[in-house]
Amino acid sequence: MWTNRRTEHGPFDIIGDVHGCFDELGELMTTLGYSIEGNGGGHRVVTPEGRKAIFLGDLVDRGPKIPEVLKLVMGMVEAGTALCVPGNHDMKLLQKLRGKDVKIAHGLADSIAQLEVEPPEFKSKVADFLDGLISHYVLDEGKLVVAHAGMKEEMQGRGSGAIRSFALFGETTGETDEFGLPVRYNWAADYRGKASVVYGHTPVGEPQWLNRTVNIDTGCVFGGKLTALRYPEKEFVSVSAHKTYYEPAKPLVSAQPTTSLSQQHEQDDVLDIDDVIGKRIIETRLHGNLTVREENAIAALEVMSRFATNPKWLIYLPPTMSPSETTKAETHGFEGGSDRLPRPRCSIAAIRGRAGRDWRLLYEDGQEILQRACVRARIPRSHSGSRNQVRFVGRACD
Ligand SMILES: [Mn+2]
Repeated sequence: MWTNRRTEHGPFDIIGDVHGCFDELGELMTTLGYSIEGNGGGHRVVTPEGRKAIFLGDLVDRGPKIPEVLKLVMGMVEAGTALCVPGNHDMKLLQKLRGKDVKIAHGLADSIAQLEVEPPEFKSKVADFLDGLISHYVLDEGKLVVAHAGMKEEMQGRGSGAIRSFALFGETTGETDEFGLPVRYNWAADYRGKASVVYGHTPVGEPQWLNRTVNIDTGCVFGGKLTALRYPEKEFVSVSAHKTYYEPAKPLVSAQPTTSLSQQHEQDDVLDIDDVIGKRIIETRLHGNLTVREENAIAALEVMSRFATNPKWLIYLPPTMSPSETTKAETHGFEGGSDRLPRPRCSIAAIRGRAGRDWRLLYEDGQEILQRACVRARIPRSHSGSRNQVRFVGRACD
């Protein structure tokens, strides 16, 4: 398959939607250690030792220096120092360059106007370049996937019209939001794949990992930032936009109430039933694959839902530990109806130890009780000043 670049291990500098922001791109690449010489006719880019750039598409439209960006990226791809996947804007421009009748909207007019003054040979070179772009790449032994709008696990490394369409546009739910924009299906929330998927397409205020996926389009052309992800370092490097080149249809940072929790933490607070029911095969480091039969999973879930934390955070449950008796209380909330909950209630206090993974269960009066389970937990940033005091009040003991 054309998408297969498993033998390329990087290191990579993966760059989000550029949209003609050449000056910011130059700045970002300089920060990343690239040096760019010359302009106009061509750029000579010297890459830092062994590294390779990956462009996530949407090089064109809306921004001020679209031909410059194309020249730089095309030159690097030709020289073998960069890979590039196509974005929906690039494909729309390609259709236009091929003489198709396309609607001139969403900044395409900027690309047309700026390419107008370029020689015809350049325009046909651009068209050939865009035509040759592969929907997505699977890199580093399958550990890294890059695509403009993302890539579901079952589509990775394969090719079809549907896969190409997902790579360019993602999926929409068929609804539109209050800004008249299509509501996008949040594939990343359902992603359970092993490969890290790095993508762009929908501008976000800050890049955030969610289930091994990350959107690094931080809306430079809309006055945000141009962001790169260094891989395998998984380090974000951004430069601010010099100005707002194009007014966004909706504000960059969503108007939803902001919490101190990361996207991942927020999602992890809710258990997805599909992750725990049915026959499960769990890969373990020490015991190979373990199969959990469906009936056992149901029984375990029943117990866990009453007495434990999200199973996702349980890394070890001692086999001799029997669950405490089921409460007769009709309400299962922590507070309401608590008279009939098993007592005394306790909290789990975090004791920092080996790799932060030592946990002990403490009664609220501080008395230590049997260690019942090891849990792995993320400490919310807001608590970082008092890590040892973070407590998860539960009713796991009696
Ligand atoms: Mn896009």
